Amino acid sequence: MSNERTLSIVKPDAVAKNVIGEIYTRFEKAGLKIVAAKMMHLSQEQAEGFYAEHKERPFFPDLVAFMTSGPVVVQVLEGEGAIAKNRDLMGATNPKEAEAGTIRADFAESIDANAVHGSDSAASAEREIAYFFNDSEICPRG
Ligand code: IDP
Repeated sequence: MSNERTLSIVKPDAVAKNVIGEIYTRFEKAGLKIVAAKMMHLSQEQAEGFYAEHKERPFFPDLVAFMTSGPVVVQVLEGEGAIAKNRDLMGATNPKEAEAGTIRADFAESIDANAVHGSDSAASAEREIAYFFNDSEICPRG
């Protein structure tokens, strides 16, 4: 497995629950390094652009409304196999189906309010990291 970067978002429900630190701890305990991070309140345009691949899906308006409902924390995670590792830590999209001990099983309420986002492929990771960060905002940690 190679050293990878992936884009992660702590979604508005998890920020509101005050579990940013608990989620960051899971990343760090799994050996992922946070190499960029920012808190932001997404605009409608930013949320629509980020989730553009879902724009024809029936849940798209609800997804955009949720993602703009409060602040999020966006980070770049780096490590061996970071993309799959982060997806494993997150658990299934629907928290009711997420394996015990995953972030979504422990902190998420519903398929809409499911605590975290994580890139699902190398191509998505590249696009999503560039969507939120320019090169000078990413700090390689060796
Ligand atoms: P992922 O976040 O696990 O990668 P995706 O299929 O990429 O899941 O969907 C993006 C987000 O859209 C999900 O995290 C979830 O918040 C929302 N979503 C996906 N499917 C549904 C659905 O059937 N109803 C409501 N929201 C959904």
